[in-house]
Amino acid sequence: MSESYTLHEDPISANCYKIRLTAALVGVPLTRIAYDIRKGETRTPEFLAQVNANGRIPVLEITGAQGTRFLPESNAACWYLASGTGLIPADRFAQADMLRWMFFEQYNHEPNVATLRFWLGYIGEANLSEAQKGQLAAKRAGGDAALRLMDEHLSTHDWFVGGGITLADITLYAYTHKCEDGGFVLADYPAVQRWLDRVAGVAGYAPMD
Ligand SMILES: N[C@@H](CCC(=O)N[C@@H](CS)C(=O)NCC(=O)O)C(=O)O
Repeated sequence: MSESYTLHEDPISANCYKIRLTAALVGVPLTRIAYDIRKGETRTPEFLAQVNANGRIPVLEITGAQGTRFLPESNAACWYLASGTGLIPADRFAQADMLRWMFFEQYNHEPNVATLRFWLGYIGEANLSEAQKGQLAAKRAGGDAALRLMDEHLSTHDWFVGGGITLADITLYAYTHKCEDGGFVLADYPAVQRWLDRVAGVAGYAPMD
């Protein structure tokens, strides 16, 4: 039995876009169910009980021979969809190196670059709590450090791992290509800019809506 996939998402979230881009590149159709995170729609008792006890999107719902299962965490969902395709290198070291960049994305990049985008681009600085305002400088420094590290790597490599696009590129692309929404300046990172164009030029690329 073949599988079908439903993405529980908020269209403004680039964590959700990572999964849509992966699905587009591997040619898998996705049904989409939208939630508004700004209205707390992922925190309802129903969502917590049925979709993700962690109260967050994205969640990939997979229906197949094993019944219906829910897979939270964007990078896990990308891995699931890309399993067995060229988006995951076969070589053991390259595969682990790809995971290295995906963990970097979740620990060093997303908590700074994505959070500033959400706070400044969607909530608005004037509406932030005092605790959030107190974190702005550290998040700016952390995001710039992550972008600088990427820029250094990409100044001598076309892709994060090996000779073509992998999940490392897709997962890092998602929030990087929207980083100016959070006040980061892409012109400061010329190798990153060239890589963004490279990703957008891959066959099957789907833009974020
Ligand atoms: N590590 C998770 C992060 C998920 C996450 O932070 N989701 C945000 C939107 S990007 C969310 O659902 N926020 C709503 C909330 O926390 O209530 C992933 O990569 O999927």
